Amino acid sequence: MSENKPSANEGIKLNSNYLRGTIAEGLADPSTGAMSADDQQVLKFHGIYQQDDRDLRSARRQQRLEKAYSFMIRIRVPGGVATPAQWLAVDRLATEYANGTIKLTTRQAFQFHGVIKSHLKRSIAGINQAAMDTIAACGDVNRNVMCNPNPHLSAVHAAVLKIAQGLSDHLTPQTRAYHELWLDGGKVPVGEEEVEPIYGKTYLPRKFKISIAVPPSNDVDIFANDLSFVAIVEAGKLMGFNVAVGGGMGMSQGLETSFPRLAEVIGFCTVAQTIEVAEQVVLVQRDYGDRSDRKHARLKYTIEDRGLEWFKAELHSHLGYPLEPARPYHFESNGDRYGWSEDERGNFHLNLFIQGGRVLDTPSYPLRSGLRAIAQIHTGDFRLTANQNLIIASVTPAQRQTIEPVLDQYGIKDSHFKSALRLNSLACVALPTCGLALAEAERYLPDLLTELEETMEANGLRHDAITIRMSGCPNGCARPYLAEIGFVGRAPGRYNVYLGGGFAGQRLSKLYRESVRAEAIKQLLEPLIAHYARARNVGERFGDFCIRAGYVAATLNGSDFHQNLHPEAHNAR
Ligand code: SRM
Ligand code: SF4
Repeated sequence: MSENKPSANEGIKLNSNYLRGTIAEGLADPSTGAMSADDQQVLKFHGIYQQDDRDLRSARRQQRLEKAYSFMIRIRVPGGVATPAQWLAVDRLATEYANGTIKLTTRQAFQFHGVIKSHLKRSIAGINQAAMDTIAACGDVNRNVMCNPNPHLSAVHAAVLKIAQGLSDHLTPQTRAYHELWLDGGKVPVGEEEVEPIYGKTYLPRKFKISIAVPPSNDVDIFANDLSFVAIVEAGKLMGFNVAVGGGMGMSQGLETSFPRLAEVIGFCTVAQTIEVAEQVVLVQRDYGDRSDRKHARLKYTIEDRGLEWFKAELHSHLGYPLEPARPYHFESNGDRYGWSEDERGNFHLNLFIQGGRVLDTPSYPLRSGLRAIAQIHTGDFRLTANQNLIIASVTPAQRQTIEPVLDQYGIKDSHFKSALRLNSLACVALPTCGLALAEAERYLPDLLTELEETMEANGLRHDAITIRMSGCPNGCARPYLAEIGFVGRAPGRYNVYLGGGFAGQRLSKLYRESVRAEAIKQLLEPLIAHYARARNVGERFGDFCIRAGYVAATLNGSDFHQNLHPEAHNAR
């Protein structure tokens, strides 16, 4: 652990009595819609963020009113699988307590926005009644465990999903605070000491993220996670996993010591070793992660500072055995495969594009009502993808006959979104709820895509998939540094433009132009897209082309991300 003074959050965790803080008192205080600053930090461990409607800030300031406080609630969905009953419960709670929308996140979770303080307890109780929870959806602990939702490789997928759920259970905090605060569970008897066997009283230095991929799909973006497992399947059998560590996207504006970093593969473990490996990786980070500087506290910095070889040696000594050498694997893409498909058992799965992951009704697209109608008759399950999309999964041939007319009735089809560019897009929430947003993302990307679709169409690229992602600030919640085209909010209406990410999420992008005005983006990208249409090699991806044509240099990893534009970038065009 660092010798420096621990950050304020360390004290808050230590003094929170295993994540209770003064939340109960804060909830009972009717004089404000907010919670105390310390409790806001503790609430995160319960999956709850205090926010305010930023669209209303200045009007309320003028009227001398308190900010329009409300809360975001994140529901954990390990592996992204929810039953129709759970979908219906989430849908109902969105109307009763939230802003009438359901957000599907980039980590296969549900989010509610706009829940006021007096509705928090009832919301969490409703979530609990649907056999879901929000504990550890946020906070300095292991977050929602992601897992490739592909239902086609049924046996392997079922096994991998079970492991994802097992990892999630194993790494869930043990404190009884959650039950006590939200579900009226009994208090810990006086004199009985609670224990957090894995985390201890101060939990982890920072958030921790795990994903599992089943190649050739890298839809969970393993390289953006602290710890990932890559399924190694031989002759249809799950042999075990390659283990990758040290990925992350977040960085801070202007702080060159912060950067996105790709996870690196360090070896192979058997299925039976998976949970032990995960726990020991968590323990190394718990004990060596930086607890003084939260901008430098993720596992990626522990590894960057001490070296990958040090990390491997430490992990092997914790485990008492070395990981086996990594096995070959290959990723083809990090996107979703849309439309109906059939699996080896003759069941059908429909992967739907959900723009910005936002499930809501508009006059021209009553998506939320349509999905509710489907959930009422569906007997399979729903799978949330890490690309903010939804799979209506395990539909029997007979059921397909009843579901298809419902889809038609509500106009739910991917051709509603006309281009491959849009189908490969991601935008984080940003304004108006995210307190950290510097620019729009979810509300703006659809319009920018409409402009860029004209350029794609004019160059005959309508059906060409290019990954394009927008985040409202450098934290990178839409994983923009792994996209072929990435936009990162700098200020209202201004974006840094990144190019050259790998189509399978295997390579970081590089800064191409800084602080570009939103209105100038189309003009900036037009010549590159035209050049790509004219000069690409057969099968060459846009991100690869941007590097070959000299628009940007390839980023190696980590701190190299901030190195300047390729010296020849200007001559190349
Ligand atoms: Fe994120 C903070 C939304 C996935 C990196 N993220 C936030 C907060 C909670 C803002 C805050 O701290 O006040 C955002 C809430 C906005 C809102 O109004 O809902 C927020 N993050 C999201 C979601 C909802 C984006 C989306 O549109 O889908 C995603 C929820 C995932 C989930 O279900 O758990 C989301 N966030 C990510 C990802 C992608 C991933 O995990 O694959 C990343 C990049 C990967 C990584 O962690 O490095 C990400 N979020 C961050 C960071 C930067 C962390 C860092 O290491 O520097 C922050 C800021 C922080 O933690 O201080 C952040
Ligand atoms: Fe908010 Fe920034 Fe994350 Fe977007 S990238 S949701 S603006 S923290």
